[in-house]
Amino acid sequence: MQKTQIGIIGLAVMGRSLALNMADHGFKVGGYNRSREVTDAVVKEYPHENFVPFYDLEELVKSQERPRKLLIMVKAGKPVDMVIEQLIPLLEEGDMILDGGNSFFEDTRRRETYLKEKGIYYFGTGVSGGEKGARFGPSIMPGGDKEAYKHIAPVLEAISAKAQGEPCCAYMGTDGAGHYVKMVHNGIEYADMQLIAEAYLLLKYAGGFTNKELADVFEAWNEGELKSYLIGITAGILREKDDFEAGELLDYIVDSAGQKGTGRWTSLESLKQGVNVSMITAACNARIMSNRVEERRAAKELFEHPQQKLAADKAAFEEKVRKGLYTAKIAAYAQGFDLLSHAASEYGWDLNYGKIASIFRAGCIIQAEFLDDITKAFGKNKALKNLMLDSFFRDGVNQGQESLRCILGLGIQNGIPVPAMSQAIAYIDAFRGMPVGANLIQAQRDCFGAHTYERTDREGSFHHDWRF
Ligand code: NBP
Repeated sequence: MQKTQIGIIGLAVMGRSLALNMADHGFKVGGYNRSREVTDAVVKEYPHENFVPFYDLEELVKSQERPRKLLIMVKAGKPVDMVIEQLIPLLEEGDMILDGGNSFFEDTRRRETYLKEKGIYYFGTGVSGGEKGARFGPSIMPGGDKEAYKHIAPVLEAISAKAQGEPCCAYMGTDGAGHYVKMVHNGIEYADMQLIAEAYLLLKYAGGFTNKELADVFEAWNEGELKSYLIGITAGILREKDDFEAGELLDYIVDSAGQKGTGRWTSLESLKQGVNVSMITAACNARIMSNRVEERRAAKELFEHPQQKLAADKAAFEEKVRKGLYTAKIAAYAQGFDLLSHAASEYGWDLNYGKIASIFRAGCIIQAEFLDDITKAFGKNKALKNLMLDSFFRDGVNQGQESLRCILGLGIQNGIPVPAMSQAIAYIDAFRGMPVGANLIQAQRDCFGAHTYERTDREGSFHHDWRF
């Protein structure tokens, strides 16, 4: 039998889709799943000449050409460690294990070190784009040994999405770099989605737009600087009719959204790194608040609600929301890339930010025109400290901040929760050098704890004998 070129362990939605994608691209793929009925279902429902089913892990490993390449696509966490332990006695020096799930980057760092001692290469590989992406072209973020990457690059680059003909897959860095970039990608996705949800609320409740009008607005926005996958699907969602009742499906969906944890990881990690990703945190908190369905329902009866105050000019308001959304989006990406740059120093990764933005251009949820501008910004200045300092994005903020302030004002007067947009303007204001009140904080700390303070007019640390 012809040797298999890659083995996939775990044939649920993602593993199966990646296996078929690889098979389509001419790679001989061996597939194994812990429960054999899952493997049987793949063979029955998606027969493919390049896909070979295995019901025994050892047989799959034996079928592989050297160096062996085994892609783990099982539930993140303990199952990954369990599969690794099963593989170790079957592998030889120079073989490779890839983890394509949403593993926490610290787990990836630990596993990489552990397997390196055994002569096995380990690649934490971020895969974005869900089932459809995995099947027809995801964005792929591999991290691991740079030299060994050449063995897996042909497969990963072949199956990845293509943006302007270029593969949306690139080597990210050593050990956990790939999974870290994937984590921050997901964090940015949280912020992006929350900002769009807030634009929807503002247009609906402060602009008086109907679903049909909203769909037209998002469709028009998708022709300009906001052009992106998420804006495009939002237009479609707003038009979608309900199967059971009159009107649009969106109006029958419960106002409560779940989360799997990658946004929360990004937020927790940012606190560890001392980086402000307030918009990602706001997006996580918005989902947490949305889950308090019963409490919110009960509280609705207990509090007074502001009188609705509609925007005077609908068309002008729509343009302000568009500009405000774009400005807030710049701030969200500035925060995400700032976290990446701090992580690069902390973990010793040589991250290529322009390349990272370029591999997000297709295959993944945050794909957008805007990413080309991020690539250009880092192309002009590899050491750019904050995206908002690039002249293109600085102009964007300057041109849009007034609109953002205006829509936030009306939103807050109407009692519309706009946490991510509020964090965007707070971030922009603090970033552009406005006083943030830290002089008073220093004074308070020195007053109650003799923590000392620094002065504007002379060097050194001072303690004041507070006289009251
Ligand atoms: P799931 O995350 O739902 O995991 C199911 C797979 O894990 C099945 O193949 C299952 O085998 C296997 N598994 C488990 Br659970 N415990 C195992 C163990 N101890 N040993 C061996 N296999 C075990 O699958 P998925 O939705 O395809 O996602 C796979 C990975 O990709 C996850 O890390 C996920 O977070 C990530 N991801 C998912 C998406 C998405 O859109 N779904 C997108 C991007 C990334 P069984 O059949 O025997 O139970």
